[in-house]
Amino acid sequence: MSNSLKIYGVPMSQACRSLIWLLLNKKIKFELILTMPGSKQENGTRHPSYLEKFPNATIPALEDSDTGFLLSESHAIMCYLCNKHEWYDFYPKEIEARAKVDDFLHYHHRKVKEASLAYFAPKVRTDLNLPENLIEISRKSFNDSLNALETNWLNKNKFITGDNVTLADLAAYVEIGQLRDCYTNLYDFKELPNIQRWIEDMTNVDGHDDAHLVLKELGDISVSPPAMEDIAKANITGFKKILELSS
Ligand SMILES: N[C@@H](CCC(=O)N[C@@H](CS)C(=O)NCC(=O)O)C(=O)O
Repeated sequence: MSNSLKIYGVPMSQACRSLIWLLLNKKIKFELILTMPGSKQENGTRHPSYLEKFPNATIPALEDSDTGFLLSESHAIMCYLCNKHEWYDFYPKEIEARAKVDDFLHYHHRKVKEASLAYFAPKVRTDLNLPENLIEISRKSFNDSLNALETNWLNKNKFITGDNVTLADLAAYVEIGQLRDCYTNLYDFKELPNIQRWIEDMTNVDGHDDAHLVLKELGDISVSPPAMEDIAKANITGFKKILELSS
């Protein structure tokens, strides 16, 4: 049976993982439609039929097949779903608390998100041929954000904006957590005790293990980039688990 909530993406994508984690946490039914970033094939983000719906050409994207509503950008999608379903634990109703979550979500894009360009993509998206100077700039931005988290946000609070997990934590964790030694092993967090504590706390947030199965399957890629078939295999394993839980 098909669900009216369709999510386009792959489990390997950071932005997809945060959204999938939210949906698994809330135990909501959805249909994950495997969509390959950068591909012009029929199941790709550059195929004309995808671009017609989602001109940004990115995953994740949402389609509500009952209403025809279309939306891209992981943060916009997560905020929309929280508003729609009144998930005020992840996206507080109180306007100042909500504004703090928004603050971090906007900050995220050129900072924490750079973890992917700095560390993950050079190993997993070799098709992008990222120039070395771009990787260096991304590393600096990401390290600045870790410093802000360590000395401020997570020094003052248990989670990023307060005592409870919010969308800010999901968005940040999918970037930071992917680098852990139990996954890709691409970053050493030993000098960052607040971030380490937060990583442990985030591991206990319901849905974490299932949303991250793809990375467990991929394993340590610190020594050499994974083969395309290993990336595909990990995505399929993660996808099957999500399918089982979401249908
Ligand atoms: N700001 C976007 C970023 C999403 C993003 O970067 N998605 C990547 C995959 S992880 C993508 O779709 N890339 C398209 C491409 O490589 O052409 C969001 O949060 O949704």
